[in-house]
Amino acid sequence: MNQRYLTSEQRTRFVEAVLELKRRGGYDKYVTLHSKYFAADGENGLRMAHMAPTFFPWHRQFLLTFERELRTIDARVTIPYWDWTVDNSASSALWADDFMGGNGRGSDGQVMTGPFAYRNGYWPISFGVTEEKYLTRNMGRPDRPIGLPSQAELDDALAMPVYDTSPWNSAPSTKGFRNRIEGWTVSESKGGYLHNRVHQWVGGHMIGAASPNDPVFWLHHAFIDLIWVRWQRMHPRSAYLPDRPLATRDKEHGRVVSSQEPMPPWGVRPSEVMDHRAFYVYEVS
Ligand code: CU1
Ligand code: CU1
Repeated sequence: MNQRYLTSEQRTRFVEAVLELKRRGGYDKYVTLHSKYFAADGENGLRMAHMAPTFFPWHRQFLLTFERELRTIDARVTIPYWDWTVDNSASSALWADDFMGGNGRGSDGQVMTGPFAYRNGYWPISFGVTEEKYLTRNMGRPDRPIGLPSQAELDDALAMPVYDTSPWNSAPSTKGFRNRIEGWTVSESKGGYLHNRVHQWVGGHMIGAASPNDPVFWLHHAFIDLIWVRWQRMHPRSAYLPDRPLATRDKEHGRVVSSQEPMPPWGVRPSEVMDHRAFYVYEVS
């Protein structure tokens, strides 16, 4: 459900479940798992979480696994989503002290408020790209300012009828919906497109392979998941692509998963998570 409609009790329950998972030592495996599947175009082997058609189904399964574990702690908890076209500033209630906490401070980017501020003692970073033990943010990237994506930009992307196209990666020429949402079709200096720009806008730990260190990762990706649902409703005749394994002569052979091939580490096929209604509903969508 949209985080802006959570009651204060629901906000607290979500935060408490996340903190309890961290306390039990169960949280950081999601950070390392995400890092492990962060392979990019320039590297070898399967591309799973990013720069690939599995961007949507892989993250769906990732969120589902995380949510199921949270629910073993508190069965009333689900991952809320952050509609950044509406809650698009650092003063949104999303960043309040009882929820995600605020921006990083100017000197070192350290988040100083809320449950995930290092100084409050519950949220040490144990696996990061950098050495800091504290969560960092740098909202809006003041040195080269960027804004969160607008509703119009999102609508443009949702109007694209084709799920993904060859070469199935981050090439800027692609016409597919997946790449447009993921955001490689605009240069990083501009913050990238929708999904990537949100990571860049939050800044700090949200940039890069260890981004689940910032719990707002889950709320961002829950909205990405809902965007996929909306797109499916708008284009009922468009399916996940590629729908069959790529030919051996294809340059992307062995790097991209088609709808019937298993996605590591779970072995779940994109086709099996295509319809979210098997797993959950969106209360306001
Ligand atoms: Cu990701
Ligand atoms: Cu992401």
